Amino acid sequence: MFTVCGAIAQQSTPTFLKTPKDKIDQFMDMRFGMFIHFGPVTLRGTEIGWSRNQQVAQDDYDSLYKEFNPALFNADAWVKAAKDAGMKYLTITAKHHDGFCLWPTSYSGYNISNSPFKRDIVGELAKACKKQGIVFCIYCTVLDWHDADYPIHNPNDKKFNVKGDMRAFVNRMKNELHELITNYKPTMLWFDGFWEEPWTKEYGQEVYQYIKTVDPSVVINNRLGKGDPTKFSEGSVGDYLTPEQQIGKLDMVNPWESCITICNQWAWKPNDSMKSLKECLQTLAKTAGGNGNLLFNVGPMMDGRMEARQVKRLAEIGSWLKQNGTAIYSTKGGPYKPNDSYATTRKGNKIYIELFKKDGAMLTLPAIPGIKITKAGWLSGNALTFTQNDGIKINLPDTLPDENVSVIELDIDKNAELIPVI
Ligand code: H79
Repeated sequence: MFTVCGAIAQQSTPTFLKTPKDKIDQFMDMRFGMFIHFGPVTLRGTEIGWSRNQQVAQDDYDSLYKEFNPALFNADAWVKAAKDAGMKYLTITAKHHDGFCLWPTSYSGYNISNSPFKRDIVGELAKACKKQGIVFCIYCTVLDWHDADYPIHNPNDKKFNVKGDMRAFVNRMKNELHELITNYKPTMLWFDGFWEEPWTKEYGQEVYQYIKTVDPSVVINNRLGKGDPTKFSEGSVGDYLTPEQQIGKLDMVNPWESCITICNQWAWKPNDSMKSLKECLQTLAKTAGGNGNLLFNVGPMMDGRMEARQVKRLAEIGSWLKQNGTAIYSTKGGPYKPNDSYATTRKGNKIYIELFKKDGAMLTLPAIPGIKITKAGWLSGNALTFTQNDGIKINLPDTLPDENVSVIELDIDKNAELIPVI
């Protein structure tokens, strides 16, 4: 930094490798993906992220893998469920906070090859995704309560009262990531667990740079760094923001992806309450309307199948997307901020209004300065009459064409993507 010779200065100032923008743009264009939380904890039906040492005693939890045998697991069936939902990508929890690896890693014995099931769940999913044209992605947390080198061994241990070796732990994590990237070629890596004290921004930067040397094109979420996952900040490392169990705010600058569960729990829970189709579709519309992606989570059962009612709900979402996907995929959010009545998306000279309910005979929208609507109609076909002298007023029929989310298409005389947010 303080050298006088330019050549040396260049050498000593390391360039921070970043994911190419076109890779992040391609990732954001997909808009809708499936999150899958799976592991031995399904034998107890409690949460994968925080039941070890809580609802399930540590010894019991750590022995579950010895009887983990999801004999009805069929990677093609999971990927088909995602595809039928209109999802474009899939993210599997290769390793969650409990430390169990769903792939036969050479760096820890606590992995699927030592369970009665033996088969490589991550590998089979990667292959099925490739076959069915779904983009494959991997979740991997930066904390591991099971690893002796990680200084914390349960979610309530804030005292660092167990010896650990973070250098050894981070080196092993890098080896595991090398295995995951080279064997399974994930398009995106979804990190988690950044909030625990042993993890630092510096480790995050080191691992980010390491991944870029293995495969520069991998998209990386922002939970490899520290700080609020819904904002880029001083501690940030990663390509996009990750609001959890909430829809992100409209943001035309910073890419984001909301992760939200189809039921309440991330991992399978018997008789968990499931979101209605209306709630699922409005969540997707508000996410796209805010210019973000939705990573929608399903937790398969201990026998390896997804619940039939969840697969059915996913197919219902897919059938809506078959009709209305033009208004979601590869669009930008806005120009209006999503609200309880509608969300909006845009592409080229079109604005799409995802309408949730009727608040009167007309849909009234604030004027968009400098633009003229040339045509309005349902995306499904029929024209709609409108006025645009004093704000935009679109006349609605007595009954909306879709009881959950009906889509209106507006043709305008300018590029809708250039309209500032209203
Ligand atoms: O894998 C799922 C959960 O098991 C895992 N994250 C999702 C994707 C998770 N593990 N622990 N937690 C969630 C609870 C931690 C919550 C908090 Fe936070 C961490 C509160 C504040 C920091 C998550 C990140 C919620 C807001 C920001």
